[in-house]
Amino acid sequence: MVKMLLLSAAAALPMMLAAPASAAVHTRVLVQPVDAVILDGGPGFGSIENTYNQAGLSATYVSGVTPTMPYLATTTHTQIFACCEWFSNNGSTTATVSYLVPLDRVKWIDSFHLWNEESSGIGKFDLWWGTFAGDLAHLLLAGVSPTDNPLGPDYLAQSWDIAPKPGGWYTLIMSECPQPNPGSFAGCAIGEVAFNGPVVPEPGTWAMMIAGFGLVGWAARNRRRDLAQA
Ligand SMILES: [Ca+2]
Ligand SMILES: [Ca+2]
Repeated sequence: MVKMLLLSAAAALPMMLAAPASAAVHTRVLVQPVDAVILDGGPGFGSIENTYNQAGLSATYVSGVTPTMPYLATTTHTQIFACCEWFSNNGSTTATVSYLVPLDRVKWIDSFHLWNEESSGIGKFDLWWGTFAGDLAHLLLAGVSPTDNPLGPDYLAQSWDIAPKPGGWYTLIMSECPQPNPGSFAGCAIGEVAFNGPVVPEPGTWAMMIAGFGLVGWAARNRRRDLAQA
């Protein structure tokens, strides 16, 4: 009877523990920048805060909490400029903005999301990581041409995987602005940016995982001993 209990405990524990543990380890969540500095093409028009404070998104998220999917697949950005977007100076074909991204509750940042403003947008961009605004310490993305979103419908985000990096300053160097469709204003424009990473398990989850592994090991040892005695 004791052996049966131990065997069933050994069999059930991994399943019981796998669900919360793997969900915590693998859940990917959105991370919102907390500051931005315009290094080129500014001051421009509108507020740079409106490119990272969720202004204009059809649904809000909680930084470090809201799972990336299905949020990204369904959340659009409004085409309205006044509330929600930023344009670089009139006549500029380039612009550079650094975003301060905290690690928040994620292990690292490993993807970048852009809602590319539909009328001027960004022709091409590079993304860099560094420890201060404008620090080009590591190149993460080079020569990316985001989608030229059409006028009319609100627009969705695009995502790019990047090498995992800690919190810090992520610098977006924009060029070849505006995009051609319709390209009515000579400048670069941003609807919204966001970042993404895997969640760090909570201390309670770690404790549960460690306790779980200990119990499984204890049950396995007892199982071996029982089998040896049988
Ligand atoms: Ca926005
Ligand atoms: Ca467009």
